[in-house]
Amino acid sequence: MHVIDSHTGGEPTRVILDGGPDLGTGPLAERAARLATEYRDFYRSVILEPRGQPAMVCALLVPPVDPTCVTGVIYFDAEAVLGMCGHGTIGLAVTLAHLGRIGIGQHRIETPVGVVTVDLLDPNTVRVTNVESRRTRSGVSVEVAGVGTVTGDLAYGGNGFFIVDPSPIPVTASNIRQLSEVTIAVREALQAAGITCAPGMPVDHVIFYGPAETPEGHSRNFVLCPDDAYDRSPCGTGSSARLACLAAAGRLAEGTEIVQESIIGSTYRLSWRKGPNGGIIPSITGSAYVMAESRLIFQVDDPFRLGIVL
Ligand code: PYC
Repeated sequence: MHVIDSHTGGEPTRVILDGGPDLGTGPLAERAARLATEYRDFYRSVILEPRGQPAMVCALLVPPVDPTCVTGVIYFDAEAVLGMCGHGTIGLAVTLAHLGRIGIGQHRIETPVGVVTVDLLDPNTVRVTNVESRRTRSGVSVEVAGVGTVTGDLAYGGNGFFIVDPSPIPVTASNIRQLSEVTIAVREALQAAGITCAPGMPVDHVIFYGPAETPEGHSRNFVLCPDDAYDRSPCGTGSSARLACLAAAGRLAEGTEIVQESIIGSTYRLSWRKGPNGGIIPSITGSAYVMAESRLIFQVDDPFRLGIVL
C-alpha cells in the first residue's frame, strides 16, 4: 500500500494512493458506508499504532462519480468513517501538488457529503470551500457528571458538532488532558440523552472555545474527534460548523475573515458566504507539509498486523 503522510497545522493526514479495498463504483456515501461496515480491520490497521498514530486521519483515494473532480476521497480516523475532513482536504491538495497531479489554481474533490473546492494558492497553502453548513439547534444543555450543566450549539460542517463557547475549562495546551476527559464526558452525555445534530446525524465531535492567545486570533479551540484524539489543527469541518453558529447568532458578518487558533497554536483563516439552502458556505485557508512517502507492509505472521486493539 502506497501512502503519503503530511500534516496540516500539526494534524497528520495519511493519503492512501493505492492498495485499499475495492469499494465499487456507486455514490461515495454508499462506498463510505461499505468501508465503515465491511472493512473496519483494514482501516484500523492503517491508522492504529504501531503503523499509525492516534491523531492521524486517513484519506482513501477512490474514483469520483463526478468527472469534473480530480479525485474522490473517503476520510476516516481510528474509530469512524468521516463525512468530510478539512485538514485532510488541505493535506490531500498539497499531496496531489507534491505528486504533480494538480497545479496552482482551483480543483474539485468529491467526498461522501458532496463536492468541495480547493484553491491551491502556493505549494503549501490551500483554501477549501466546504459543503453548505448550518447551525441545527442553539442553547442545548446537557448534564455532565462531575462537570455540571454544559450548554452549546449543535451544528453541521460536514460532520456533526457540539460547540461550547465559552469553555467550562481554560482552553490552553496545559489543560489538554482535562479538556479531553471533559469533552469525552460531554459527548457521552449527549449520546445518553439521545441528543443528535439532526435526525440520523450523531454528534461525533465536541469543540470548546476560549480566548485567543495572539492579537490576530478570534478565539482558540479544543476539538475532540470520534476516536478520542484531539485535533492539532483548528479542524476544518469544526470551523465550518463554528462559522455557521457565528453567522446564525449575528456575531460574524458575511465575508469578514477571522483567524482561528488551534489548541497547539496553529491557525486557519475563515470566512463564510450565504448558501443556497439557508446555510452558509465556509471558506477555510491553511497550510500543509508533506513529511513521508512510504509502502505499508502487512506481514501475515505479524501479531499486530491489524494494529494494537486493546
Ligand atoms: O479538519 O475537519 C477536520 C477534521 C476532522 C477530524 C479531524 N480533522
